[in-house]
Amino acid sequence: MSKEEIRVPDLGGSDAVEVIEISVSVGDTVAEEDPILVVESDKATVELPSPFAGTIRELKVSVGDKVSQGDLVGYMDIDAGAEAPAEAETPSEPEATEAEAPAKDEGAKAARKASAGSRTETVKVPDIGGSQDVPIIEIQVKEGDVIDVEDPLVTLESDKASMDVPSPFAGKVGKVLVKEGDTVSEGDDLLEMVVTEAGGEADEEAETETEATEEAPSESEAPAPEKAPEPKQPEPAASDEAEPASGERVHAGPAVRKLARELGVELPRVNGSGPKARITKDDVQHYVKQHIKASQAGVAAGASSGTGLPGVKLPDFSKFGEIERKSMSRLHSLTADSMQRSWLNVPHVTQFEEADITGLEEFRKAKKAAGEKQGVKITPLPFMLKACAYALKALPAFNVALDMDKREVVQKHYIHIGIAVDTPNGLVVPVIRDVDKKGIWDLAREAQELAAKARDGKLKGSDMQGGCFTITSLGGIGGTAFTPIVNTPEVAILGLSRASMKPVWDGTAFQPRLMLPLSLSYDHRAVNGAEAARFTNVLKQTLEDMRELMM
Ligand code: CAO
Repeated sequence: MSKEEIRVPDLGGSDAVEVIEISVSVGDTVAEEDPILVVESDKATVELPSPFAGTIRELKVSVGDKVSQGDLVGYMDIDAGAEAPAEAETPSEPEATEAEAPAKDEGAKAARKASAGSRTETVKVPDIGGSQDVPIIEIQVKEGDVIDVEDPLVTLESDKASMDVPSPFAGKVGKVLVKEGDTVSEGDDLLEMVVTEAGGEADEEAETETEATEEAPSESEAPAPEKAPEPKQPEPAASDEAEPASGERVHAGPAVRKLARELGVELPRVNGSGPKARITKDDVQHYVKQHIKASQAGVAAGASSGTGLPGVKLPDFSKFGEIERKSMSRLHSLTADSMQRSWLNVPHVTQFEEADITGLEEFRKAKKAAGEKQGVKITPLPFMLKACAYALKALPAFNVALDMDKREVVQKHYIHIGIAVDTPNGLVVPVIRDVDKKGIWDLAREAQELAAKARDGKLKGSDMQGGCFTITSLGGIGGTAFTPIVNTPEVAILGLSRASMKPVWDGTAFQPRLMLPLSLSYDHRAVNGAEAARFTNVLKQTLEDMRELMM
């Protein structure tokens, strides 16, 4: 094991480059070429790779420090046998020269085409440290843009560096000869520019869009700029909608940019947590996590654009007493999501009614023994199914789904009714098909079979699909009324509470009658209150006199 210095490699002549990210911590094991630091100059963001494999022992730089070639970055422990290079390697990509390239290359390599007050120059890729086939990740100008010297034209990005190619001229952008995704090397054509010869320092002349004036300088003049431009932060393309509204440049290292591109993240949308709002990998990952969470919550809530609802913060319950945590079953979790989806999406109203089922109960009880003989337990439920099918036929507005995206109402011409079944694992809703076409015995048998299958966990997915309407019966348990949640995309659900004997005024005296509480919740987008009252009226009449069904 030996202790080796890590020093800043050749930065292509750039001095005092700012450390914008430290990619390692003390104790980290790194491989040769793993990024140690990210530095950023005016025009380039560069990763400095580890000169050898080993463990970071000490770091001597902090984010925000300015470093130059040869500065001590820190120390590494390297295994005996692992060879330290004779000197810190120059990053293999164009970073070595990119920061200075435009300043030192004769006007960023331009080819002149014309004169007459203005001339057309072809801007070429400057010296990029010998790198070949570097991808263009962003084109920051478009034809017609009037730009200044040093304004960024395109952004190139390799594995280890990203750099802006600044304009060598002030003038108007002509034809852009490349597109994003193209790969370029030094000397390749980037774009044409109409450069206005202003004579001297009158730079604003470049903004005049005159393309031919009498006072054009001779062709033999060197292209602008005559003096090295002051380094400045490149501005984003003004019209680029993806840029942040503030117009600020996005600060991010190449690895972060690469990660963002791979994940489809637009960096201007990410809040940078580093100095000068620098975006780190953590920021990108955090952004993605937040989006996934939000979209899952949105899906769970059925809201296409997310609900934006604040979550419910839980206290530390163990402060108040003993607690135990258990994972939700899959069914519980799905039911919770679907309840929330419906509750958030559907404007619910519940219509209450009572039906006198004294006669129906007498009839049902009279049939009980016959049912037992054929192994069928006859409860009020099959009668409810039949009455609901009748009401759905009479009032088809309840047998619809709403397609809000297309602003269409889907009218169903079949009557399949779901029954909510309470099982040890949670609530499930198997569906009985064509209820209108089936008799009471068949409905009783089928409800019984489906409820048994549900409790045994043997329902298939198809058993629970295709419902038009749902009945949820708490009659066997108790209660006087409740407000069921519509089982979307259905538009109504009938809740049954426990029937009880009540004194009912018959015009001359109170009579003891068995009254069944009905709670009809409906989607007020699909049906209005008057229709709901008609629906419960139809149910009431049918349940009070089943001869209605024959009409
Ligand atoms: N009023 C009075 N008695 C009723 C009644 C009512 N509305 N509905 C049922 N009963 C009686 C039945 O007649 C039966 O009595 P007998 O044994 O004396 O005949 C008893 O209550 C039990 O009935 P049941 O519950 O076994 O049968 P069912 O056909 O009424 O219901 C089913 C079947 C599957 C709907 C029911 O078992 C069930 O799971 N209900 C819960 C549904 C639920 O949880 N809904 C809430 C959803 S929202 O959270």
